[in-house]
Amino acid sequence: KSSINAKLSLIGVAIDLGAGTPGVSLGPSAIRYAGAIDKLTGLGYEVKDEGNIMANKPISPKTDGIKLNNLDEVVRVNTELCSKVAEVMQEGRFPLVMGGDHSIAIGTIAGVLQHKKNLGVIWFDAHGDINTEETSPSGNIHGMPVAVSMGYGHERLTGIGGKDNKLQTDKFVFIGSRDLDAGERKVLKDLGVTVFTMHEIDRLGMTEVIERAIKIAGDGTDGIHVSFDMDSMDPIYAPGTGTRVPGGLTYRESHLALEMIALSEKLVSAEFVEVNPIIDNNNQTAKAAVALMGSLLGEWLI
Ligand code: Z70
Ligand code: MN
Ligand code: MN
Ligand code: MN
Repeated sequence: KSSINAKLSLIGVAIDLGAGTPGVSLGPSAIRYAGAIDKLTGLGYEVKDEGNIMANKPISPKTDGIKLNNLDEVVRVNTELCSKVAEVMQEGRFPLVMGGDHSIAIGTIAGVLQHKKNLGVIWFDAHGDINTEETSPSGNIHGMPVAVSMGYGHERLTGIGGKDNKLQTDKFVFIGSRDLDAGERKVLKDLGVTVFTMHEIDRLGMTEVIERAIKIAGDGTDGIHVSFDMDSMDPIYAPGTGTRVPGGLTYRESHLALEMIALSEKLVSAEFVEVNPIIDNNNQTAKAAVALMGSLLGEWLI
């Protein structure tokens, strides 16, 4: 717990322009209604709600000759988010970002990298999110933030936060993967990124997987960023998300993982993304996100 500053800033990013399905722009509101501030305040944090960074829907999603959907607005929002995250950390506060689609990891990570040059990342997701314009089947930027944060992709995206300020591929770990595109499998292999798919989780158990993940992302780094896509969980527990993929993390596996990251005392920043209240069941997915925030920030630990 001691790696986490007692002062915490909650930053909403109301954007769905990086996703194929609309609705995750309402995620920050859903997470607030699910009791995020009470939860965090109850854990003893001094919480500042920084409000939402808002995306504006463009008249046309396409920029001339570019396959990336809504590029201009995704760049604008992530540039603003990068500045906000860096500013919050400059003030000595812990940035907790709520999405929004997963394209916002571009801005969050770029902001954290301003303060933590050698950052480890644990990325919970059913997907790889490591496409580029060349490999993407959809053109949706929420399928690309990992590539961008490692320095691959359109220069307007990789330029956010500085093009030399990027993640090291050997300090990055995926957990929960089960829907990787063919192009992504090749890139992951070529870059040598560690991927704990559902297969490894079933074989080794979450305790072993998360211990290995914390070693990779935490040893010899300036700290660990957690990027949690709600679709990493099984749709039974998180139905309110754009791309439901069966066979995901159980409620208990996901909490166990985040509790063990809390115990590692290496956490420096976090984000919870892809909460879509439009297709949810009584705000269940936002409630799950709030419960997970509790585990990541020290609830249940004595
Ligand atoms: C696919 C793509 C995706 C959700 C990321 C899917 C991307 N790999 N979907 N997160 N929910 O279009 O790149
Ligand atoms: Mn994702
Ligand atoms: Mn996903
Ligand atoms: Mn897919």
